[in-house]
Parts: sequence; structure tokens; C-alpha cells
Amino acid sequence: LVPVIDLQDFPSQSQKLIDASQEWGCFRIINHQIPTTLMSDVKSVVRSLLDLPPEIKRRNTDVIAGSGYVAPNKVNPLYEGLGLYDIGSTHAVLDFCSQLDASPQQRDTILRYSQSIHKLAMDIGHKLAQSMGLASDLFMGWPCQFRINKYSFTPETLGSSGVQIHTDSGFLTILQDDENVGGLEVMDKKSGEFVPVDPMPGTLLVNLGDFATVWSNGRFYNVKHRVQCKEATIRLSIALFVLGPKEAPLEAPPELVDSESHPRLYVP
Ligand code: AKG
Repeated sequence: LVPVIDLQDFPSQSQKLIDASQEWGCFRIINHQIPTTLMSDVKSVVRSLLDLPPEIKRRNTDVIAGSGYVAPNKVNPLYEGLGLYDIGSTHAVLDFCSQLDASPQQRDTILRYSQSIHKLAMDIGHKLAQSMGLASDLFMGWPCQFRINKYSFTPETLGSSGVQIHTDSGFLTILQDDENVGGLEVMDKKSGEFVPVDPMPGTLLVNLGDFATVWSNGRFYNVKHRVQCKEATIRLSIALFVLGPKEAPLEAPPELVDSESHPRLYVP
């Protein structure tokens, strides 16, 4: 149901990318150049890190609000996550590894994954800008947050919420969702109904956030989504959040504004 974009088929898929961003606010990507082995290696590292004792996980402190360890809480009792800001900095990635006593091998996997996923984010920014007919690039030098997520689903929690409905606040999220365990749902823009995003092994999911709506002057849809417990098992996911420009406030580029048909919607 969610559109599938072949990243090696550009500019042919440019219009499909724009349509997906406008109508769905999310799409799956194939041929993304992240090796399958790296995806499965990082998944097993993620599993071990989230299995660490709470006193070690608590060493993963916030750099910006919510960037570090999030323990299960009242709002999302089945959810737990670790994270880092900002993935473009090797120093920050190594710091994250040290906080969690990662082994040299785990460290190597996290470093390689973070570099590949960051490069992929920049490539998607480039393709989005080009597809919108812009000369300048997107995402260059923007800080990115990395999060690894664990949902402890049990028979008793079937049907309850893993993560409450929300939009992502940044521009775009690249998600390596669990390749076996479903539960992620996105809101269909037209009907307002939740649509399940079923696992599709080897692919990645891209969600657009609030900044994408601002930047596109209201064209792109910041997709509402949530995670529901559908199976009594552990669900793991890995997210890269492309946030927004560091130096200047985010605004729609002049090419996407015209006073008659597309007046500026958001003033920084
Ligand atoms: C998010 O990254 O914003 C989520 O909602 C997590 C989605 C997931 O775990 O599949």
C-alpha cells in the first residue's frame, strides 16, 4: 500500500517520489545501497544494547531533549530506546558506544551503519530537492539524531499501544523497521484511517515530519503514525531523524512560493 521508490531509478522516479511525499508522507525505499548483512549485523547489536542492565543504559544521557535513554514510562510503557545526537559526528557515535561499553566489533558495526545511513539521508535530500526542481541541495550539514527502539510486547499487551500517535518534528526519518514484527501504522491522508505498514525485509521506510511540510510550503504531508502491539514478541526498530538546519530558521525556498497559487504558509 505504501508507495515503493527505487533509489537507483532516478530521475525516472522523481514524480513518484513527489507524489508519495504529498499523498502519503511516507514511502518504502529499495536499492538503497545499505548492505543486507550490515542491516542484520546492526540489528543484533541493537538487540544486545537494549538488553543491557538499566544502570548501563542510563549512562546514555540526553544531549538535546530526548536524545538519550528513554525508559518505559506512563505514556509508552512498552517502549524503551537509546539514542545519540548527532550521527554526522564520529565523535558522538563513538561516545555513544563508550557509554554502553560496546565491544570493538559492535563499535565497528555501529560506525559503518551510521556512516551509510547518514550518506543515504543526504542522497534522499539531494533527490527530493532535484525532484522539486531546485538547484540547491537539502540536508547538507543538518544535524541528525539516531535512535534504537525496543517494544516489549507480551500476550497481555496485544491490542495496546507501543508508541502513541505522533508526527516526527524534524524533516524526515529513515526507519529500519522490524523485518518480522509488524505494528507500525500510518494515517491515510484522505480517509484518516490507520493503515498497517507491514514488514518488507531488506527495505527501509521514510517518514516525512513537520519540517518537510514547512519547507515544501504545505505540499508534503507530515504523516501521523503510531506503533500497536499486534504480536506477543520483542519488536526492534532503528531510526535516523534528519532534523533541520542548524544556523538559519527553516523556510520554504523561493521557488516553492508564489503569491497567487502558493503563498508562503509558514513564516519563521
Ligand atoms: C518513530 O521513529 O517516530 C516511530 O514512531 C518509531 C516507529 C517504529 O518503531 O517502527
